[in-house]
Amino acid sequence: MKEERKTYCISHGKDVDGIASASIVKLANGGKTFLVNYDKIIETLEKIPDNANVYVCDLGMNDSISERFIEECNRITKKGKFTYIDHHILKPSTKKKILKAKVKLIHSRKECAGVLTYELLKKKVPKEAAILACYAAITDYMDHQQIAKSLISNYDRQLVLLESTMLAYALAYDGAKPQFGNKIVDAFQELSFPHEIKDVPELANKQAERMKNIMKTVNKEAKSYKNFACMESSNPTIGLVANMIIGELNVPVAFAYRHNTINGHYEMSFRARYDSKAELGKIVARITPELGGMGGGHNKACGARIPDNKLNKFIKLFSAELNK
Ligand SMILES: [Mn+2]
Repeated sequence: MKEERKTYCISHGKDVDGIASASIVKLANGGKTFLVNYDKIIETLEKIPDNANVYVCDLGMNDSISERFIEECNRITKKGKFTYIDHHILKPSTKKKILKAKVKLIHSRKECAGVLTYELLKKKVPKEAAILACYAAITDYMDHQQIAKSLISNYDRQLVLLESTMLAYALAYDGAKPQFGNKIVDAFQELSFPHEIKDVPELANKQAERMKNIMKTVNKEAKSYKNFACMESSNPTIGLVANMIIGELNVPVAFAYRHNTINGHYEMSFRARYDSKAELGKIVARITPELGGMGGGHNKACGARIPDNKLNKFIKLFSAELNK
């Protein structure tokens, strides 16, 4: 039976996982794609008509938006359909409310959003679309998970590593602008590989060059503390800077922060080495609210935002929590 409702997909626009999820939804249902960051979820949902087939992918829920998100779920499920696909931490109380709002919830911490989306929609997409889920898993560090591993094993491993990294680097170079992300989603409708998409190889190359330069500055500028190191960076992808601090300074945990002069905040990105036991998402979620900021995420990768006059206080609290 033909789907009568128009599909609207709101997905995370900052990374390959969100873009791959959106591409799979569009391959299955057509419709309109919105690539957003966390701050635009609600205003984008509000623009969607009642009688719509809505997908929200790779956008974790937090307390600052969950109530309004659930309101939108309730509005849309009265006449339309709402599918929420995610792999970030979901509070049991929020989960209950989402299910009560008649949302089709596909939530697992075990696989990335791209893999979850592919699993849900694989009967409706060409089998070549599985490679999009592989790109998502690799760039989200979820490629050792059960389904992801099996999907990746159907391809030449080096090809999927090359293509996914090229795409992640190209996105990283210009800070993942929605326009560029939409171009990728369109190219994936034709089942293009990242190396065939206009500007992708060139931007990836520039990012590689930038990474080489960051490695040099990290050694000079990062400050070491007990079991972690950190530094300020003007790079748009501070997550990659954090990764490099870990490697270059041989520390289990690192973070990088970028000054946002418009709102007077530091945007922060945290990473832990694969063998670290640190629960970064929990630590950051615990200490940022008392500094007038916010943050959270996964154990080994998370983000935060704090007022710029609270940096020293943050470092003190972070060190205390990490070394508890
Ligand atoms: Mn993800």
